Amino acid sequence: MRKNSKSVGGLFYKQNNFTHKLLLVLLLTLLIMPAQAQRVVQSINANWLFSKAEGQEFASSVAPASGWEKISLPHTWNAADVLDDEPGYYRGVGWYKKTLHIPTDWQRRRVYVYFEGANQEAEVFVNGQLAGRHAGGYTAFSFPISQYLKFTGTGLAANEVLVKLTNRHNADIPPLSADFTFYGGIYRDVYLVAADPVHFDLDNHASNGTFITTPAVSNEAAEVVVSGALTNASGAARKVTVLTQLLDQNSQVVSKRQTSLTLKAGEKRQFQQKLPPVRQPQLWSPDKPYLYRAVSQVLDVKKKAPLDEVSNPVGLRWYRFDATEGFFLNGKHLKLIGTNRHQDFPGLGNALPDALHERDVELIKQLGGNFLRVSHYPQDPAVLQACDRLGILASVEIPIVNAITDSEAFFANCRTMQTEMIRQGFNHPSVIIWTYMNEVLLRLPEGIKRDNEPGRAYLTKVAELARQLEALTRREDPARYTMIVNHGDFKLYQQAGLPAIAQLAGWNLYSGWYSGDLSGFAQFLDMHHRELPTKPLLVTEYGADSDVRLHSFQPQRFDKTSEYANLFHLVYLKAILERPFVAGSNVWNLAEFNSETRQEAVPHINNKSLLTGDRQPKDAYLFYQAHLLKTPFVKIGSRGWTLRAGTAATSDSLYCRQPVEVYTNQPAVQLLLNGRNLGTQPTEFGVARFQVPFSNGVNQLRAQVAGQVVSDQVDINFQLLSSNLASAQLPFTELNVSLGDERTFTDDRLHQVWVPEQAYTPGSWGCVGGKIYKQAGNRVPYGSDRNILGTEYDAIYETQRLGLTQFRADVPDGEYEVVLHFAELEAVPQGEQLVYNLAGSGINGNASSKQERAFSVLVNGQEVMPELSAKTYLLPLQAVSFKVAASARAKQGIRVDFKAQQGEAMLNGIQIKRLY
Ligand code: GCB
Ligand code: CA
Repeated sequence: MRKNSKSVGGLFYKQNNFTHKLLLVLLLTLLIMPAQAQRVVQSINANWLFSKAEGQEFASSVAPASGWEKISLPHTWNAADVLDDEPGYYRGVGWYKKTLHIPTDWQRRRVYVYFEGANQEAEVFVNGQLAGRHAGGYTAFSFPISQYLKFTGTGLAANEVLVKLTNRHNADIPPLSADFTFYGGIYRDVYLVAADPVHFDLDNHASNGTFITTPAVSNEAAEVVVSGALTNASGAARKVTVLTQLLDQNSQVVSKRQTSLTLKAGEKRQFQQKLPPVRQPQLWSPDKPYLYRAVSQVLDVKKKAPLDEVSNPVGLRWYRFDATEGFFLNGKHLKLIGTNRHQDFPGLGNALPDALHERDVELIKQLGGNFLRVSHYPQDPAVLQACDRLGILASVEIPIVNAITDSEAFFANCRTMQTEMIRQGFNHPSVIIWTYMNEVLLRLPEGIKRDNEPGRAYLTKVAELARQLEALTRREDPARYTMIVNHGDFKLYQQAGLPAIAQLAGWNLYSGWYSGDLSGFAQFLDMHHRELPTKPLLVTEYGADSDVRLHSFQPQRFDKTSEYANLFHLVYLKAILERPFVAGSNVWNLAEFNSETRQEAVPHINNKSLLTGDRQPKDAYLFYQAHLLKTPFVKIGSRGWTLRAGTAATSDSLYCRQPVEVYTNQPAVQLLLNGRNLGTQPTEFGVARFQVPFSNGVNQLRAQVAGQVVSDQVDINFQLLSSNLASAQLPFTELNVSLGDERTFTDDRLHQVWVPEQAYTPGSWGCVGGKIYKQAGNRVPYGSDRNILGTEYDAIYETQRLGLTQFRADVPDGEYEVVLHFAELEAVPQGEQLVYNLAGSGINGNASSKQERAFSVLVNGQEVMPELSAKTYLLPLQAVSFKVAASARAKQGIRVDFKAQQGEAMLNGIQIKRLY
């Protein structure tokens, strides 16, 4: 059952938007029916007890006697352990319990407990008796519990509900592996439902028992059909009427149908109501997401009283995909553009309040997007509700990711999930596609190769599962499209026959990221169109990592800078827009999300996204706004990069030129720096580019367009370094250098900027000797991509200079503090092969154990560290830093010497700060 089915007529009680919903309830109650509550639906999120039963087996467990803590739902037990330096997170049993206070007059009602989602295997007990089991962490489930309830005395009776849950790995339940975190817990809302014995079916895969279709819609007329089942759980035959009224936004009834039925005692009966056509319907579209609502009631014929009621949103639209021309909505061409979305949020894991789910859909709307791939699993009902309201078209999928298990149990769980997803999401007009596999051939099981016998058998099995799910989906919902989403191995998916099975082909393409170069993207699209000319195509994923702290003026593949990601999106969006046969595309991903097994610049986080974890825009978000928004738009890029540093152009100049991009849908942009006109630049594909001469301190940038319809302003704090460190015009204050690095790193929290290394030149600073470290066999252009332990500044420690003999800074005489940063990157244990390694080799691996090193460090000739080695402080992948005092005397500046005793010396970062 979806929340929107409960807000009319029934009593709706949910803490966060209580008054809003209540007003709606009251209003509608007055308008359409006598004031009488039939179905009661109330959330029961507060006052639960939780106990983690570490070490307990799911099969043989008994509820823990102790260790209960007070929590409220939504809840996950993995909010913290997915971020720490310990590999892995708790995947085992957890228990929840709560006392329910049940009104004694519910004795006459049919009571259900309803879970929007709990990851991933659940057993629910009521007063010690098993009420039901559910497998799968992303779909809703509900169980009848009347027969287990105790009704003692009058008023409220205490009853206990106990839930045993596990998020252990289970080879029979998808997902088996994936690039996201499988948080355990009851992480969505839980409800109690109490209905009259005569009610719309409550035993149909947690759907609301009614299904809306719109078999014929045009500008002139629309047909609406309501199908479903009615249950008579009472002991006597009942004569009832089903009345469905279609209401417009002014609550005017625009169509209605009444059906009379006689139900035997205990009978469940199907019904179907074809409503008289709606003339001149208001159509639903991204620009105008007009929603009608269909309110269906069961009325007792004798008493004329309503017994049960459900309400469903109705959007009147028609659509089609075409392999040559793309997508059409209501007869008009519409390029589908949007993002994917995961359901987590920093600090909360997957246990989000509805408002945060809704906010993400709003952020897609504000992007100018019209399309959401709800990946890789069905999400909170709030997501599709928001899509309906905001006019975002959606594809929803079950989490068959990377691989399948060849077992009947796995196949059955897939079928059940697909059925649950479809029946629970059926009445959302925003949904246009049901999807059921994501990159299912990414991880061929052990010993299986595409061209050996077991490999061929495995591909046959995968295709068999796809055919089962395809048939099921077409039977369940013939009006919507089906899709399988593949990774870029065209031949392999063709070999398995997958593109022929579903109606649409989704491709996740990362050319220029995991492998190949940026031009490979357009080549792939054209190849699909040539080889599969009748198969409509969507680019279901594309994106590049970007850590907003990292910037580069020479962006390179895999450097994780914003600038490389910007380039990536520019090339991809252009290719998408230029090709009418590309029906739609989804950026990977709307926001940064947790993937516990990931390492890289921000361990545990996948940051291929348009927004940061806390939903601040990256440049790429502004870039899409410039292309998609229809109202005048201008925004200065790098707006999160408001703390910059750089070296003055010459030893006597007082500025440093750096590029700034402005994103706009206007033809040209004028940029002003502290009120001074820097000129006007034409816009090329959404971007106007400037070279800005930044001076030390605050630089106010203002972008404006002709006619001043829009403008934008950003203050950038610039730390200008002189190339002559003894310069009186620019007195030296501090220097932070990331060795072995070509990027700058801005740390907003500490208000520090780290600049890339450079070679020493007299009067200035830099290193002497050595070379940039690059992890062997890895695609990173320099440095390592391993998780560095004991720091949040992984990017600084992941890069280093090897074999250097000296670092010098010709600072003026005075008292200084020097901090030296090290991490052993070479003599380290081999990293795991991670599942998202799309190129199939090298990531995090191959760091063979190198010969051990030992070296000493001297500052201004004084030995400060006699031996840095694995025996002292250099533990594998462990961040370690030393702060030492240093005086600069007799114009000698600061000299740090490295003396190798064994192997090569190295340095990852250095900070020099003038005290006085
Ligand atoms: C993919 C997967 C997605 C990953 C993404 C990535 O192709 O479908 O789950 O997160 O690539 O970032 O590697
Ligand atoms: Ca470094």
